[in-house]
Amino acid sequence: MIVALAGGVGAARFLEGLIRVIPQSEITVIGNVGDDIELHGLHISPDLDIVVYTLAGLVDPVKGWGFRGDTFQCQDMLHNFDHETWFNLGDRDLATHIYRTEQLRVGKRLSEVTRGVVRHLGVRIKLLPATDTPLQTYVLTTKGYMHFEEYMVKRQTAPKVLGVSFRGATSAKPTRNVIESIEKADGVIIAPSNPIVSIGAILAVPGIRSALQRTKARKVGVSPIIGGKTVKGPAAKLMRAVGFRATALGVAECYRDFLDTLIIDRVDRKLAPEIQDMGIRTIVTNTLMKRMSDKVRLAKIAVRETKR
Ligand code: FO1
Repeated sequence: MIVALAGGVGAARFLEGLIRVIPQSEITVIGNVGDDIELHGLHISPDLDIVVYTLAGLVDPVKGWGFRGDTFQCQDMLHNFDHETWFNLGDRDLATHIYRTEQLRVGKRLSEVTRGVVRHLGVRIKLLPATDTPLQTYVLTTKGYMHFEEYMVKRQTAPKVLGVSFRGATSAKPTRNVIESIEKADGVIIAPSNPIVSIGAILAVPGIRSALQRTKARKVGVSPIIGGKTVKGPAAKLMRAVGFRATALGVAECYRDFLDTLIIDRVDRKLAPEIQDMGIRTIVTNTLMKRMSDKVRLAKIAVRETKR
């Protein structure tokens, strides 16, 4: 079994490659729930949905989230009712959130509901939310604390960031099977996701980081930072804000207590010796995932590294 820790769009694109390298039944994904947010009375799990929609072949390929070809008529009506509509929820996407919210309301755990979403959309990987207990990522800015999605989508990452915190983390419990799957994994892959808010929110769940340190599986990361920038999202900005270098070196620093191999981009090859000095084997290759062949090639390298 390969276990992958995953955030949103970058991770989902990598996983599209991974399912073409190993069977879906041999993949367990531990997903980020720190971006979960309640809007219009509905429980939205953006990162879990991005992974499922992408692997189902249904995601909007340009945005990387939501359904391809979705319409926004409900959103337009909500706007008429003076509802806040800064988070764009498509009509078909809303069906997922209605299903999830209803199931949670009758007492099901998020992991059970997620299993339903995965199955109904024809995906066969195991997707485990890092925790079933509430955990939300908040960003401390010069304008005060705000939910990560408010910082990213509503405010377009404009406010200056002073720190990041994970509300609910100290009392959060890892979802059943999360620790066991890491302990028994044949390999663990840290997908190219934001190390501070996406992977950071997974690692903030008590027990997950120590399971990664303890497991005999080889742990392979893919740097989401290429040439000091992220392909998508505010990872570089947030890394700097919390005191890391916004480079592949900074990514290595985030994971140095458990990582065996870090895959970095060719443009960052000069950083390889310093990462190796941290005791992390470094693979230099093209990490930009434009075509399916790029995703498959990157996934093959990551899987090969877990078997070393
Ligand atoms: N990202 C945006 O930039 N704008 C949006 O309006 C937006 C809506 C949205 C709805 C459902 C969903 O599953 C994801 C959505 N995202 C949107 C993506 C999301 O904000 C982030 O990319 C992730 O949370 C970070 O991984």
